[in-house]
Formats: sequence, C-alpha cells, structure tokens
Amino acid sequence: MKKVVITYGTFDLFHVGHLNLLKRLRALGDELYVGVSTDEFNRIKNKQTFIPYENRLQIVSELRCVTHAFPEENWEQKEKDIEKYNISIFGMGSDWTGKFDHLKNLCEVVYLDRTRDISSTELKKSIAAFQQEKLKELLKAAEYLKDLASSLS
Ligand code: C2G
Repeated sequence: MKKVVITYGTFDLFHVGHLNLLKRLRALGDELYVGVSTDEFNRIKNKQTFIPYENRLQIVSELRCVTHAFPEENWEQKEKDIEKYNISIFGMGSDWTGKFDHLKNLCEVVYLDRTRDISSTELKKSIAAFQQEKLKELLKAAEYLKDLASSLS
C-alpha cells in the first residue's frame, strides 16, 4: 500500500525553503499531497500574499516531488483530507511544531526543520529595501538635474 504524505501552505513567492520542505516530506513516503492556501483562506490567516492562488497552485503542482496539489480553504479540512487521501504522514515545517499534534490519532505527525535565512516575508522586506534605495538614487539624480538646469538658466 502506498505511503502518502500530506502538507499545507501558502507557498507565496515560492523559494528554496518551500522546495526543501516538500522534497524532504516526499522522501518520507511514496506520494506527496499538498494543500495550497486559497486567497480567501489567507485572508482568514491574516496573511498578505503577492502571488494569486491559481499561480501558487500551478507552481506547486508542477513540482516533481508533488503528486497532487489541491485548495486549502479552512483550518478544519485536514481531518477529512487525511481520511479522503488515506494519509500515512502529516508534515509541516518546525515553525508549526506542536500545532497539529491532535492529528496524531489519524496518522503520523512530523515537523521538519525550516530552511534558515529564507522566507517570503524576508524576500518582501529585501525587495522593499531595494526599491527604497533606488528611489533615493532617483531623487538625488532629479535634484542634481534641477540644480544643473537652474545653473544654466
Ligand atoms: N518553510 C520552511 N522553511 C522556510 C519557509 C517555510 O520549511 N524557510 C515551510 C513552513 O514551515 C511550512 C511550508 O514551508 O511548513 C509552507 O510555508 P508557508 O507558505 O509560510 O505556509 P503557512 O502560511 O505557514 O501555511 O494549515 C497550514 C497553513 O496553511 C500553513
């Protein structure tokens, strides 16, 4: 009987931390099922995303290590999904340690170490800092051109 692993996430601005987790979870069994948080569910999670659900679902479902990707629409669907897909292992990154132990009566529950120094939030912060830097340079250049124009008039 196939050993099926399941996990859930937003997977916004998909990065190597997400990939490492999915590959390591896949290695625990024969198939990996991934619930991708819909935009509506992210509003419930109070999580702002850049990439719309359809694109996040497409990226995750195209990964070699993913057997099936489906919408995660609420907190409560995990129990039903575990029954529906005949799941052997539920896994999440270590920032969720302990939060899903109640699922232990349905299947094995594992928490794998997060990949250090990368997160969608960090990516957003570095993009914002980069844009801030560029804006400062543009303002400086505009100032210089204004002074130049007034010195020529
Ligand atoms: N992750 C990781 N290393 C990182 C970043 C994320 O291992 N550097 C893991 C997280 O621990 C999580 C998965 O990648 O298990 C997806 O991360 P998010 O997209 O941030 O998922 P989240 O918003 O936490 O949603 O019902 C569960 C929720 O939907 C989880």
